[in-house]
Amino acid sequence: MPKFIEALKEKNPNQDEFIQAVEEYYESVYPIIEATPRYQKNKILERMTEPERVIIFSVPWIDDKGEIHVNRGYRVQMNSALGPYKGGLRFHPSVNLSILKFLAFEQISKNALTSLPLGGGKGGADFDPKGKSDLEVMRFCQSFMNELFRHIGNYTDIPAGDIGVGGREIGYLFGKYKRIKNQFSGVLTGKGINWGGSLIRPEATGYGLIYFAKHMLENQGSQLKGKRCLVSGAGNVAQYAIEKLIDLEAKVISVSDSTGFIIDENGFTREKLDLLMEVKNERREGLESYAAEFDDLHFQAHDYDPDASLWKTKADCAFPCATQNEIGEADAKDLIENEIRLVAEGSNMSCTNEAIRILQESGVLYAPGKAANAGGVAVSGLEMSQNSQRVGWSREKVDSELQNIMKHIHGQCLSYAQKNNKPNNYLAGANIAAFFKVADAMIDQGVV
Ligand code: NDP
Ligand code: 2IT
Repeated sequence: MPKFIEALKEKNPNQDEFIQAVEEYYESVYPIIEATPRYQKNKILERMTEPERVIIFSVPWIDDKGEIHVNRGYRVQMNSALGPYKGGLRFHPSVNLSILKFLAFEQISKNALTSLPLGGGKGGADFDPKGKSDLEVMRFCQSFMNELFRHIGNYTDIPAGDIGVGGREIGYLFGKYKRIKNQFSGVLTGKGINWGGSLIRPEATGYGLIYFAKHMLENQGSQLKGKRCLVSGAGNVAQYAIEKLIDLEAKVISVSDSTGFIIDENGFTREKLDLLMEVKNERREGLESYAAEFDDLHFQAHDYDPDASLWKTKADCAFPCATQNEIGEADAKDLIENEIRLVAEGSNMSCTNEAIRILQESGVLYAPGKAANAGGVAVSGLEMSQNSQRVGWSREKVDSELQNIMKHIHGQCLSYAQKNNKPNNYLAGANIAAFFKVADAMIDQGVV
């Protein structure tokens, strides 16, 4: 094991996800660091993997029955070489320091790839919004912001959404920040469209993912039209990935959530997607309720047969859009057996490092989340620009900027992969392209 990773493990015990993310990055960038004395001398990797600041705080709140609960809140301010800290907030019972550090670490590279002036951060809480009333969620968000407000600001740190944090939560968080600071500012992104949000922000991650995949296929002389596509997840990213795939005449044959999955051999239609959005976003129910509306759809609960998996289905392209490590070694082998051609990550770190290796060795086109799902934070960056200028751009303008950014990220991945003798290795290309930007900025700014 490389000395650097050994030391990292020692310094960060029990942070498996964080170590996983750094190991994946290290493999791409260590040849460059070894060949470049100033990156070694400046201890770039050591500094990049130590968060500039971590805030951990208690979030007490009262449920509708009057009972008191306490959750743990976090903000990991990872790196500000390129701009103020930027990254989402995740509310999920699994949230811990390791998960937020991996997300914040990946966010550094992702934000660098957008070419916008954004540093990297992430935060959240081990709070489960599931089954809570709107009032409970509001009280939780207000308590969370009662502490977080001290550490953020439109020139300091600009949080946004992630798993469990959508428009509703951003609204409550913004309202509380505005009241405490007596300031209406662009301190959060993903805001409502009539109070400072950007058009296309809700769609941006899913649309951007599919724009990216379209370039990957076009670069091989192929296209999305007619391709059988697997999508996992049923939240924000999955929904708009499905929408864009339908637009481009691909056939979407799966969807999943934390309760189970559905294989739909007839393919998603706009009408089905509308219903999925109603079930997930308005009724806030599980996929079983969605399947119940159709005679030909079968809902497969995860706990019914733990060996069943949507990745066992024959398809051309796979778009994991639920959570980290949702594609492991066995899943990668299943995908390859079924002749998958492309895997593009909507979720952050969808694939384990072993799964990535297996996919790449089999010649599958693989794109990491830090490149393929950067459309969300990119439009967050555009939301910040609109807020600063006190203007609101049209859908067409934002969508066209998003398309340009995704095309540019795709181009950077390919060219840095090529320059480093790893043709079509989007992971190496993304890591190396981002490394140069962040490392050089850190050196320019001195040891601070
Ligand atoms: P949502 O909360 O809207 O949706 C998440 C979906 O994934 C839900 O369907 C959820 O199931 C499912 N899910 C979450 N955790 C698990 C789990 N442990 N096991 C099984 N299923 C799970 O989040 P988003 O769509 O925003 O985020 C999805 C992924 O995309 C995350 O990895 C996030 O980091 C990443 N991402 C998000 C961006 C954004 O702009 N929102 C930007 C870039 C990346 P259920 O419905 O049952 O809760
Ligand atoms: O993982 C991500 O890039 C996000 N959750 C979006 C971050 C943002 O600031 O819009």
